[in-house]
Amino acid sequence: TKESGGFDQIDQWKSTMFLYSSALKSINTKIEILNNEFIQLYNYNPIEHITSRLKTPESIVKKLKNDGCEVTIENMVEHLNDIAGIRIICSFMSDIYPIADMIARQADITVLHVKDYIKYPKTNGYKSYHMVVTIPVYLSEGKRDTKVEIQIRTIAMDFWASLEHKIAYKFEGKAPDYLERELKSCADMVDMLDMKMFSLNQAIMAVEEEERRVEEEKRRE
Ligand code: 0O2
Repeated sequence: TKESGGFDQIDQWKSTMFLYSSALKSINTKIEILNNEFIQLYNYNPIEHITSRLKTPESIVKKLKNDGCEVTIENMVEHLNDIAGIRIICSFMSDIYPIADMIARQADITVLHVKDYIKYPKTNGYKSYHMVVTIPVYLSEGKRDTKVEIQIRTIAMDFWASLEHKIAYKFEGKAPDYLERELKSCADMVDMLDMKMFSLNQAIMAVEEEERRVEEEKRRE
């Protein structure tokens, strides 16, 4: 009957979303472990913080319709890459690629594709490194490879992206010219800030390295 068809779909929706939320848990733990290992080995914390989210049903339907797809669970699994999304925020630009490499090297993670908006920023000024990966989720009846979109960017880039997202949402993607110009100029400032913070950090690290070298020499004498 039509009703039981509806229930089947609800079950299918629930088990699909369960897979995505399990994949998020699993990738969160993985990244946390890698970050902790880094702290232990090098006394350095490459990741400032991590956030994750499941795309809302409204947003899933909107994206499918925009892409001209019929709204079905099969289409959503096949066409949407960011139902499960995780955002890794780091302090310095120099952390982005090592974090991305560290993730890509994990034996159980497969990188499906990458969009490098760090090397090739969007015309609006958006910068972020995106990877779509699959990670296995182990269920009682076997393993299910599940897609997760990972975004990696600095605190400054994230600050910019949140405001831009808010403005784009508010004006449904058609913000007045003056706001777009202002945003672009903020993106240039973000670039400059990231570069300055990076070189300041390099200077601090050089001093620390020198202190370590002197200590080591003293110990040898
Ligand atoms: P929301 O509300 O964050 O979920 P693809 O995934 O390759 O099929 P898509 O979706 O265009 O195609 O991929 P892309 O370019 O990697 O963008 C995915 C996500 O990146 C977006 O998800 C945003 O979160 C973020 N993003 C991309 N471009 C911009 C931008 O110009 N400004 C901001 N603030 N964020 C951006 P959603 O579903 O669009 O939005």
